[in-house]
Amino acid sequence: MRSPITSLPAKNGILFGIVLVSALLIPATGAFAGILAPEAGGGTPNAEAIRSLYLLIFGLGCIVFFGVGGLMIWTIVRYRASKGAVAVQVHGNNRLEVGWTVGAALLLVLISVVTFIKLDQIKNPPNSSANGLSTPQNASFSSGPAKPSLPPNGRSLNIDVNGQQYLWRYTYADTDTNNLNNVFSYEQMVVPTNTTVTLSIRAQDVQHSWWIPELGGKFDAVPGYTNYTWFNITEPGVYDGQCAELCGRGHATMIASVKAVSPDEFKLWYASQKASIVAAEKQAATARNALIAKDAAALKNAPSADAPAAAPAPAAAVDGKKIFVAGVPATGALACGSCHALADAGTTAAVGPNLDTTLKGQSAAMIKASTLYPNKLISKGFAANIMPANYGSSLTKAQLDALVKYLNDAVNGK
Ligand code: HEC
Ligand SMILES: [Cu+2]
Repeated sequence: MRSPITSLPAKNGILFGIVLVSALLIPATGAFAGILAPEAGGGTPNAEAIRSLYLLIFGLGCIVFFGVGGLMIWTIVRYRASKGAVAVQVHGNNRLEVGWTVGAALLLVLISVVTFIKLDQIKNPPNSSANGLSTPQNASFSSGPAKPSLPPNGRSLNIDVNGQQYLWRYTYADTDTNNLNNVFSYEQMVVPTNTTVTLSIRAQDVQHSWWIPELGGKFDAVPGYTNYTWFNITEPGVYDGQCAELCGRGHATMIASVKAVSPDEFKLWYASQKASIVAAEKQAATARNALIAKDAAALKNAPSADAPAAAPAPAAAVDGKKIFVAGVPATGALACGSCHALADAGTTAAVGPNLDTTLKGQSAAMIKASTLYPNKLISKGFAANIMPANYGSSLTKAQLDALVKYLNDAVNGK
């Protein structure tokens, strides 16, 4: 006899279980939308084909299950015998055995044929309708060996779907090859109806999975690899989905949705999206320039002690004209221009000869010799020992060469 003490908690346990399961199921009805068959919506043919193929196989499975199970139960009941009865020994029935072998084979043939027919609708996108939109396929939205399936006429609206912890970014292909100026959006993808939209699915960081149940199956988003899928929605509406690959702490919040609007509405959305991106970029550029200017000003005004040690100035090319006009005070090389007139340097002094006239036709070697040894050859009308004879030591070789080259160029042309 069962004691009331043990039977009571057992009954309560069953009751508790029923209440718990129902409580869990009530808020989750949405999550069970696809529990019997895959969802399909918006009129996209790939999802429809997946669903109808699934239903056909499921239906055949039910017929087999209930047929075989029912026959078995009927047989058990119909031919039951009392205890101790001796069973009739039956060996083989050719008709029956051939029948169920051929029947099963025919079922499999039927399923394969229908699958291959449906596979075409699932894998290969159709052309957009007459009022649908399209952009030329932008080849830059791909990586890895897989190739996208394109509509027969090759034209579709291509969108790059990029999974990132924890959101989806959609970049709309356009006609130029610069991907930095493309229209993009996050979380909600807006698409035109009656248009074949091809998706290049990628991931930024870890693996994610693109899944909008009503628009077809799941597609893995893998870093460094591109997966492709497509849809062609005929009914405007919002189709919700969710990242279907556990990708980290924020996985549950990584939702996605596709909003299908008429092609004209889509064009409006696209234009306004582009305009606000351009405006935001301008604003960012202005802010960036202001920061750069502020930084530069701060650096300029910074006390030198705070400034990073100045790197040694790169050996600047020696400026012959500068030496002519200003000399090299540090080494006591007097400025040539303080005694000589030279049109190119703008000097007019007349202590020494006007170099524009006296150097005309002279070779660089002679100019150099006259500069180094002014007293060897005294110019007519001028006195010796006025021009300094120290240029051989007060100018470096490079300075002297630059100076001579400058004079030769200035007077005798380049
Ligand atoms: C303090 C004045 C003075 C300075 C500075 C001076 N010179 Fe002279 N320079 C003269 C005088 C005076 C003469 C003419 C007498 C002579 O030939 O020594 C002369 C002559 C020359 C001549 C010869 C001109 C000819 O008729 O062929 C050259 C070339 C020359 N100077 C180049 C230079 C150059 C280059 C420098 C600078 C590196 C320079 N001088 C600096 C005063 C000066
Ligand atoms: Cu994810």
